[in-house]
Amino acid sequence: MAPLRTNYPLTLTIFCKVVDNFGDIGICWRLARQLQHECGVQVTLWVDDLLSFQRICPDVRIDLEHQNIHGVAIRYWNTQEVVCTTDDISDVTIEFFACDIPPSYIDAMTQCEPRPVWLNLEGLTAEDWVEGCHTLPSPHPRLPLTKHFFFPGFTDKTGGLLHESSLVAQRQAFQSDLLAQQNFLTSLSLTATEQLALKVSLFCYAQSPASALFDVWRQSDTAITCLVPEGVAAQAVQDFFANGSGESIKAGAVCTRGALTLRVLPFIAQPEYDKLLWACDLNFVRGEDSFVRAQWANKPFIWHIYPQDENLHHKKLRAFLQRYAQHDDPLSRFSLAWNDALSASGCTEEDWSALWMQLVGATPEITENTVLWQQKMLKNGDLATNLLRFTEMLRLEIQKKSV
Ligand code: TRH
Repeated sequence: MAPLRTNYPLTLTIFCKVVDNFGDIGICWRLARQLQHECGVQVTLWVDDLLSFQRICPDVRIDLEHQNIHGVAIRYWNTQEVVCTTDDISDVTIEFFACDIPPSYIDAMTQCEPRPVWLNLEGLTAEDWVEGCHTLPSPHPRLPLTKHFFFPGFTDKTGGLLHESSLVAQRQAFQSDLLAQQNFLTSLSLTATEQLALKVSLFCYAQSPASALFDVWRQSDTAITCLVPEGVAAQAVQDFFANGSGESIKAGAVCTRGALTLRVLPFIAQPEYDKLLWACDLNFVRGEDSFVRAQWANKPFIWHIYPQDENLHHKKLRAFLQRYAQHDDPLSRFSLAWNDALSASGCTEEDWSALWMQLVGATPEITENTVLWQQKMLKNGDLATNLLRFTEMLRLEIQKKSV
């Protein structure tokens, strides 16, 4: 898909508050880069947590208030009291996940003519209601400004998913180049034997039933290499290593028990994480961004959804599975069990063994489905392009009103 390019230097600002973990900055940084590189937009990204940013983008300096990375202007958003003037206001402002943008920035927006476009980029969910809320206006209660909601999603009545125009080609090139894959895995210190095994990447939240799965994998007929980023599933990893010292298991640590080799990886830069998803046979992903990247990887994946109060996330998980999988198929059952949503009493060791065997048995169909799913998702267009198109429409409306 050819990227949409603006024929004038559109300026755009993204505000990102890191609520927790890496998804907030992961999504904002991916969007910022794509808008800058593919669409020719001048992007400024305000972020309140440079340390988390640095984990996914090692070029980030945590001691700088202003920096430029890969063409994107980065500003450290360390206080709400920051003084902004009309010079700071871009043609388009995006607040991610309804974060509270600085009052002085909002005041300065009201002084701009024509008024800038203001969007609230929301979180991803497969629930039906999203279609009714996507692009809805929300007039400011006091000021002459209107914010619009923009929802990512899985249908053509939503903003679609983040997807760079060269992603398919890059993935295909990597997956058809065995040497590139071998070099990549070797760079992560995997031995030849580990590379030949069934490779599973594991990125999940602390409450995942990883220990139960490790037990099943130990007894597997085929060798399994599980690659887990440092600090992820920490208790299950400690238990597997039988590490009684209480000290956390560091990147580079490796332990084999039965058929399972568990290797702890360092946190790697975002583009490298994509390669990891492309190189593994099965990916466990979580949150929003890794979940979307797994959908572009052409490999089976299991999603650990971000937990919410009153098990709201189970509803969201089911909504996704309804679109993505067949009712009660091995993928759905495994995914529900992984998120503690399969049965009220949880799963026994035998259950996990059966769930795993069924999942493995269904791998050919699941893999086939990943391809069909991608084709379907690509038809919705990508989030950055859809967002720019919507922005252009709003700008035209604003211009018409101001003449
Ligand atoms: O880290 P996450 O759990 O993030 C989020 C946040 O918790 C957020 O508040 C919540 O709203 C959202 O989930 C649903 O999971 P996610 O979204 O997958 O983000 C992880 C990012 O980290 C993603 O951009 C990929 C990146 N990453 C790397 O760059 N290197 C790595 O080694 C790994 C494991 C991930």
